[in-house]
Amino acid sequence: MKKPIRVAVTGAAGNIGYALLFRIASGAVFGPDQPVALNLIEIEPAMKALKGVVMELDDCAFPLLTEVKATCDINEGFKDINWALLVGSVPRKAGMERADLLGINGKIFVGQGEAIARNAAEDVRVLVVGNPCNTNCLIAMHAARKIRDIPTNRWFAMTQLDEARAKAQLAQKAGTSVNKVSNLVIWGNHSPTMYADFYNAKIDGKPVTQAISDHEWLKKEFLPIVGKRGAAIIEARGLSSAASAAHAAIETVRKLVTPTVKGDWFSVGVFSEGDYNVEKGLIYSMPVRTEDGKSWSIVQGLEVNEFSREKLNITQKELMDERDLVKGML
Ligand code: NAX
Repeated sequence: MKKPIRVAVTGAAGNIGYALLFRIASGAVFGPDQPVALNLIEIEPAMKALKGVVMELDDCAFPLLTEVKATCDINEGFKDINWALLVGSVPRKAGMERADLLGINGKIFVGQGEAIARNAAEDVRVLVVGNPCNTNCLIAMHAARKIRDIPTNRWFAMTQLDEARAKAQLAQKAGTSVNKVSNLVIWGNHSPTMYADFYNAKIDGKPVTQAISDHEWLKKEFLPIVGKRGAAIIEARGLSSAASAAHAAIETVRKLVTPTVKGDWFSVGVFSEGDYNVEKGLIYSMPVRTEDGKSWSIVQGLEVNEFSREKLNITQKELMDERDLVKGML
């Protein structure tokens, strides 16, 4: 039997956690012959609910699930883990400014970054889902670095949900199925400023701008629909996206550990080294590929026209502003 991959999930008793854990345990991320162990992390008040989740995991009798730990001690929670999925964070409440939210969550991600550095396995990789996920990831990465050198290429922020939302909208507009849509990059921040790059995307191997002749729709309607999709779901469901967000987290990790289809790429927030003239040192969503499911690289040479450049700059500016707001924590 293979050695289990140990995965920590924070916010494990929350909405996304509930939609996520069962699928990790069933093999949806690491494959049908890879055992997994789960370290579930919550805050004290949610431990009772987490106990219920653990009971349900037991009751699934997943053959691949070798162990479940539930804890509110982050050092114990991040012990020996190979993957950390940082989902838990404090939601924005009425009257709360962006700076307040960054301040509250920033402190959580400092503590978690440090605890990961102290306790995680040598090969640990971290995906931040909790918002604002790009900047939370930056904070955790910096905090960890003060303790141990976990390379910058092991830190990720989730923009797979934006990618999936964009692909679904393009497929619907073109009257085709979503599996025909490829090469979609989400650039920048996971926020309404993200840029779903329809110029480089393809439908059935053809540029989207050929497959969809209504360019005004692409420029003026498609982008806001994708950018505000989270709010539209809250409006319709009365709750924020959970199943689709959990699926996006699964897809992000799966895509990082599985060789990417030839000619395609996927989007994930990564540490910017200056590719595509993006400010160095931000966690910025880029087009990424992996050949072996271990190391990854940024896809080079995509055309960034004037329209796209303006969009890349807008989302970059927002990330630079967020970084300024938390500079005391970096
Ligand atoms: P919930 O409020 O349902 O669950 C969050 C859970 O986190 C709660 O159980 C809470 O007790 C726990 N928590 C809070 N602070 C914690 C800490 N310090 N350590 C461990 N656990 C802690 O939210 P949910 O709907 O599950 O969303 C979780 C996060 O995902 C939110 O920040 C949300 O904004 C973010 N999202 C990110 C998305 C993305 O694409 N990157 C999309 C979906 C989602 O909006």
